[in-house]
Amino acid sequence: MTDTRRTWSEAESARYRAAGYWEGVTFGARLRAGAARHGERVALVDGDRRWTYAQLDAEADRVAGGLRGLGVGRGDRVVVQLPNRAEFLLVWFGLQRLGAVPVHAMPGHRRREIGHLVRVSGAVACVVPDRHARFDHRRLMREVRAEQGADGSLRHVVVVGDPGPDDGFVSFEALRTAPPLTSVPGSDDGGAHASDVALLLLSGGTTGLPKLIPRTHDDYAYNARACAEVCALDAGTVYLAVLPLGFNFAFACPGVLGTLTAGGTVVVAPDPSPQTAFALVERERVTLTSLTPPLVPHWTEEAAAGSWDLGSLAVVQVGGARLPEDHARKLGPALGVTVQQVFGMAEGLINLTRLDDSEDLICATQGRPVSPDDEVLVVDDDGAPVPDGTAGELLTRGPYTLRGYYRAEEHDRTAFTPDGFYRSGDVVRRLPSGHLVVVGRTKDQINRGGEKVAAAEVEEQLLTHPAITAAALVGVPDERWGERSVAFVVCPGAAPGAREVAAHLRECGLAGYKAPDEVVPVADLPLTAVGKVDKAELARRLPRA
Ligand code: OOB
Repeated sequence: MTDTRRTWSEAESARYRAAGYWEGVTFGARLRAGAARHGERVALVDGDRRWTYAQLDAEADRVAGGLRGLGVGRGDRVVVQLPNRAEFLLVWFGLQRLGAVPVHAMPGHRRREIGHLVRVSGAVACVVPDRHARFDHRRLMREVRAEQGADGSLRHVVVVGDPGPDDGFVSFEALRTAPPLTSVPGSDDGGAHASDVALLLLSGGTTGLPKLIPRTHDDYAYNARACAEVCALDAGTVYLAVLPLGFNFAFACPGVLGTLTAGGTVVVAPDPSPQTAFALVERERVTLTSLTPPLVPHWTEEAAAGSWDLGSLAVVQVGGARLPEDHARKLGPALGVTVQQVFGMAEGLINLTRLDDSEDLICATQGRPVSPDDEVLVVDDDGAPVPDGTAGELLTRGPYTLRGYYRAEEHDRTAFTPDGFYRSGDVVRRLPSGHLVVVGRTKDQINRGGEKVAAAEVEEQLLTHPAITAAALVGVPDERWGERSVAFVVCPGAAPGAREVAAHLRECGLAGYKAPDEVVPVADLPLTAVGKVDKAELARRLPRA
């Protein structure tokens, strides 16, 4: 199928290459080079299992050999829905070795999201765990496969763990014990080019269903390297992956890829609790980790109450949603670390506070862009730039920010300005230092502690409930999540409660985190002057907790 995605112009590409941002090296080739350079250093730790760089490289060959046996090759998309286990990375690098393209799904995604990802990406395979968090992903995949039908692109389901009896699902273990991929030309990366799409990330979304974000080898490697430089990563770095590996933040900001670029060690945490994490910090001498804001109070409390040795931990990044300033101020002293705020997006632009910024900048801003060539505009409703200090929408363009979503030309027309700036939907203030303060957003999305919920996607499903005739999902301030979701529903008869609505949305195949925290029946939905649902008015009607 032809790839009509919008991308950087020849002139811009040449400029990014000349500046040294785009190095022309694929991830498959990078892994090979890493094995040559850091061979015996430990690259990856999962519980008692460890892989050196050389072993990770050899493992990628094995996984690639098995996948190739299934017919997976260069350019093929494969949906990866795996929890924080080493297998996520073994599969990811196995795919890179073939020049195939992982599609990052979240562990919480269900029939609707996974089905959508498979359809839009035209994925030939999905890789899932047998069970995770008391949920059977094989059952999910049976439903997805049935829905896609014989005409769909989906050919294989690879299961980490027990593939079950007779669904034709392939065991990951069987795959990786197939004969390894031996040296043939292009064997580092299946002959992929650094300007090819290397992976597809999910956008938080504002419209019906999430968009896919194409990231090239060149741009994504630069994303990771630019962050790694700001964070001063080196071969002594031990990164603890607490947040889902599929999340751009944990994967490349600098996260997993930044750490591996620097020759450091990645440790995966099976859950984000401070107890699990602190035990790993002690045992593996972790130096860096990243969190979303809702975790911060728990980590702060446990550090104060427990008797953990967190001496190795130097930097804790926090991002994905707004971090309350007082939480930021407490976190550093409680853990004995430097806090770094991260304001990023899967679409590209990453802002980091610098390690040597003043405490005020670290605690009260969301950082500044990592690349000197990140272009940031803060504009008013008419698209005109506003002075520093004034709030406006953030538009951005640069060496690792997308120019178009994957197969979404219609959406691209409004998501970008004519000269290629991505409209982030975030309302920010820029300080003279270049630091940004996130003050709100224009996009119809709820940010529940870092998990993004597109209001339109949930509203559409709410309307499929027989009792509901109109619905609006609104984000309201929340102590714990930063924001929680409230569904205002119009019901001629008896209104369903939050539990019933959650069960209904689960029936619809929607991920659990998208269920509204509250359901509020209303007589009608107020409209704005232009006839849109007035969500600000709805939020005002809510009694303050
Ligand atoms: C990260 O990526 P996404 O794609 O899940 O979400 C991006 C959106 C931003 O446009 C903004 O609305 C919000 O999440 N956001 C923040 C924030 N960081 C992200 N809002 C306020 N303060 C922050 N620090 O969330 C993401 C990607 C890479 C690194 C970090 C976060």
